[in-house]
Amino acid sequence: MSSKKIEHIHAHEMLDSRGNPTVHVSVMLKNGVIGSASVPSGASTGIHEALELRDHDEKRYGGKGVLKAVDNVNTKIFKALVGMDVTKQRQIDAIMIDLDRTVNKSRLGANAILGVSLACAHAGAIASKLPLYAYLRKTYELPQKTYRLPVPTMNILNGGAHAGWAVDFQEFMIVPVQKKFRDRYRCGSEIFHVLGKLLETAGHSTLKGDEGGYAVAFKKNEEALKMLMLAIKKAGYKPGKDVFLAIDPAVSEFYDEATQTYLLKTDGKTLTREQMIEMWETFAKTYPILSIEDGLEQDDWDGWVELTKRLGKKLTLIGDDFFVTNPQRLQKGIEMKAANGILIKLNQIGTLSETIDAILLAQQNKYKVSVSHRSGETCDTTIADLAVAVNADFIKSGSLSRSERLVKYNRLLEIEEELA
Ligand code: 2PG
Ligand code: MG
Repeated sequence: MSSKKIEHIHAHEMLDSRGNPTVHVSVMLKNGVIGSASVPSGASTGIHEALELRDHDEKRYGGKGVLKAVDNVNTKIFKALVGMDVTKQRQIDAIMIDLDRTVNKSRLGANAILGVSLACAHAGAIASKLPLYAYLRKTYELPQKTYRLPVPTMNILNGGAHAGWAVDFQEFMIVPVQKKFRDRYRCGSEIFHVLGKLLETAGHSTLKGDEGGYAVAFKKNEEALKMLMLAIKKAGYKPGKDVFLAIDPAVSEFYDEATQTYLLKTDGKTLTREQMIEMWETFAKTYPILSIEDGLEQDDWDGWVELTKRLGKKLTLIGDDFFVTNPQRLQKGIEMKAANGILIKLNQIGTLSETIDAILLAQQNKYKVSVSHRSGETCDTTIADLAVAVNADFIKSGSLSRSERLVKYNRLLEIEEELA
């Protein structure tokens, strides 16, 4: 066991898929094993997320440097964890939470803490000679006995903060539901390429947004859904059978607190909560939509209860900014019957252990689980293994282009082969 002791931890600053600094951490064990991880970063971040510590030194990276977070790993966190058995993941995370002593991890930075948490898990898996998904299942004594690969929700039309506000809604996703993951992947890719040709023919731009989907300035938000339907059919698949749709409009980004309305610039409309719910009802009747994420504002608890009453039987209503992977917010949602699904983003909460707790709580209460990337990503593939470890219902890793997106889907291909 002593060979699995943490001997050294080293963090450095690297750049993410948007060219912004982020934290990379390596954990070295006494037996020579090294586990590494890097931390993603959101653009449409929820106000209740754990804090991403940035330097705010305008002379470096426009203030976005993460040298303070890096230094926290290399000094304070390293001192607190050196000599520990790396497989004691819950203990490791608890020590960092304790060292930070804030509700939102603002002292050390959630980016610092998460980098170490994930690098420890990778080192633990290698030292235990297990693939990460199997190691996570063992370490957290997860109840699942068999493995089931997640259904991908692929964001092939980007809008909102990820695409220069080409349209209001942030993500228009296709959800291929074939039996094998590799067939879902192929289906997604074929539709993505057909969509590109359709857009070109219609005279639209085929430039891409942050998550590798096309960023098209449609005249109405709904046109994006129509385009997806067309692309699915043209690629030879049946909407509502082989492939479904999912949307993440990320509405907190265009919610106006003062008037309590939603400003849909693309549609030239200002909608109340009730009108938003009606719009989702109409969409759900018209299109084969499987899930809507953040369909209402992040603190509108009563609205979410009403939305769930009206659409919860038909669709998965996923809380992203609404739950921020936080077991306490999720618990409140469960008690109020608000939403019936949760988006899981490790860096919203800041440790692997708290993330697992959020997932377990969701599963115990029959909330669907979607494990997600961030819009600013790296080539870290932890979320693929996490999704498999917990038998997540969905994984969200962007479009069918850009390596930092595909590397997660490619990892799932590899896992599927391994499990066959
Ligand atoms: C979201 C995410 C990921 P961001 O809203 O679900 O797609 O975006 O990382 O910018 O919060
Ligand atoms: Mg979201």
